[in-house]
Amino acid sequence: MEKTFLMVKPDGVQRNLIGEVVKRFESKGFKLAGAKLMVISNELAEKHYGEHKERPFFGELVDFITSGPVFAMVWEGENVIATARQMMGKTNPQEAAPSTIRGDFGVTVGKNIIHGSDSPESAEREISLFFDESEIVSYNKQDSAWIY
Ligand code: DAT
Ligand code: MG
Repeated sequence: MEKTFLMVKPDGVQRNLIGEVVKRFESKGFKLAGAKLMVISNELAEKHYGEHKERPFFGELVDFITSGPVFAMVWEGENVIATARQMMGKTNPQEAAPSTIRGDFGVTVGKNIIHGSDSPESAEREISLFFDESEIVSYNKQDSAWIY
């Protein structure tokens, strides 16, 4: 089954939105496969956001994502990568539709609550950047027969 990397950013943690974010993916029918509260090092932040290294906001982005704890997660389910991106909403919360996480809780692009992998390649890369194999849990859930 497909897996994606999702993360409640420091603003979401400070604003008490961990539960709200987890609730949305749980209620949708996705399965939590790993989760931890952690502070991202500068080195990990620069690797994670490597594709944005040349952008003018890169320094700010690294400072922000390392500024406090994040809640890192691995979620599993059919088409979870693309569906999670839809549930997050557009990068800029001012363009994100209502009922999306960024549309409901964000105001500015710099503090947009949540990160989610944007492709199978980035999901694989980000999961292995943030999680050791031993931290990914494989288990059966009884509700899957009522979802699939
Ligand atoms: P996403 O997080 O939707 O995948 P992205 O990969 O293009 O968006 O950018 C990563 C993060 O960088 C984004 O969540 C917020 C920040 N960011 C993007 N564009 C920005 C901009 N123009 N100014 C400031 N921060 C920006
Ligand atoms: Mg991105």
